[in-house]
Amino acid sequence: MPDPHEHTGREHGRPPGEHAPSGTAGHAHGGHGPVAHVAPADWHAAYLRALEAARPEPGCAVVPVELEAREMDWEFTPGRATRAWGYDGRIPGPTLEARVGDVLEVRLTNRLPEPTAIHWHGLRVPAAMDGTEMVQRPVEPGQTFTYRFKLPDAGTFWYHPHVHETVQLERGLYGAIVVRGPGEPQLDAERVLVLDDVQLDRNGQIAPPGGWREWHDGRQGDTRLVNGRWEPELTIAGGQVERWRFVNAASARHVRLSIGGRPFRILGTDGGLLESPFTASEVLLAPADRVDLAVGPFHEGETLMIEALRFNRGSFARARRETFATLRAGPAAPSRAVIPDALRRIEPIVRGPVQPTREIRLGWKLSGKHGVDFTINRESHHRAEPCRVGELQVWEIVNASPIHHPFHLHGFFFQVLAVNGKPPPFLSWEDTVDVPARGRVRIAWVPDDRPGSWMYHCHILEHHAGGMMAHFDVVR
Ligand SMILES: [Cu+2]
Repeated sequence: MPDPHEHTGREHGRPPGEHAPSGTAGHAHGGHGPVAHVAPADWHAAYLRALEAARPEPGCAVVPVELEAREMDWEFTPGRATRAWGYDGRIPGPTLEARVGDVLEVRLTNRLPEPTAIHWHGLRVPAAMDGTEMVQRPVEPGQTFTYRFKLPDAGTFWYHPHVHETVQLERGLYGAIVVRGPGEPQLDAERVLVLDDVQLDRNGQIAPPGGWREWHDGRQGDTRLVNGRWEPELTIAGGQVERWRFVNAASARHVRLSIGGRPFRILGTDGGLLESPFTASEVLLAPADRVDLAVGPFHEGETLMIEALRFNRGSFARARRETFATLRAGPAAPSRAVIPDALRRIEPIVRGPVQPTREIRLGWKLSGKHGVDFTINRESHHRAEPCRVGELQVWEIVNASPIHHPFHLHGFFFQVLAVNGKPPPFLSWEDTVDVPARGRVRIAWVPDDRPGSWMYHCHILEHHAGGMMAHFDVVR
């Protein structure tokens, strides 16, 4: 069988005779061949330039973080130890907190039995710090690698490997990032809730990946987790209003989030605050999506279910309403929460009618190996046209398949212009958007001056691995 990626590797300046790091690209791309995507030979020079260029804004700081990726025992369910992988022995890994203008400096030590790397999901970092196989060599077991970059935006982001993701994320390698800006709304308390699911076997161990059905659907585990624990019980003081930052870290699960069916206020999404709070009683979190909510107030003694409402994403697995956690309202406490009507100003990128500059077709084709391969513009692991810094991008993302795909653009925020022809209910900055089955989404974005190699892909990890991804250059 011809290797569809052979030419891609050469295009990227892989010197003759140089092989992809063993056990990396092949894993990450579901056994499509030994070579998929490899950083160019001069990647290290670009990395060192970015490392050197990262300086905090005046009055801001360098925030140093040590992260160790390692295997450990973790109790997803009470009293049952599961061999898992985590950052610093925790699932999720530590929440990284900093302010806009700070520099985050993360020293990653790899104690896993295989190579890894970290992608900073949603952060507008230089290309060389994006953590993908296009911009760096994976960090080998026993090695340490330093990421250093400035934080330009406030919001809820997350970090996870960009190597062998179907296994590394499933086992627990992910964590949240909170970047605070000036003038954020002041609520009574704040918490981060990272949603995930895991598939445990009869012995309580993470089931090995496999099967054409899982390949098609993506892995949707039947043990639902909030912050690494199975269906926990949470408490909130009666009468108080909290800011809850949600991250959907699941491999393939869309979470149509409900908190007891009660209204909440959406404060922000992937790329930070909305212009004003938006009241809703449910919100869809596709894989990799984030949302910031103002939750409460509730009466003392109330019990509410935090759940995913039934959502048919086109998978073979049947859609069901499922619990993530129980929320109990404890003794009442005074509230000092202030949520202004105006959170910030977002300038629309596009006003009035506009023609797409690119069509992105999400599809699949039959494959002998997995039953199905996933494609972008009919090609697995698509090589897409470059984008020029400062030039308006209007992308029409067309889903030619009967399953929803969460589309993720690395390194840049976009605005959603339309979903199936209709404008969204509010203006926002996003890096991930759900593209409905047989539907289409139009987005607009403008590349700022961060040239280099970037990606867009479906964030169902099996689909990404199976080829529903494209890499492209931003050029000056
Ligand atoms: Cu997909």
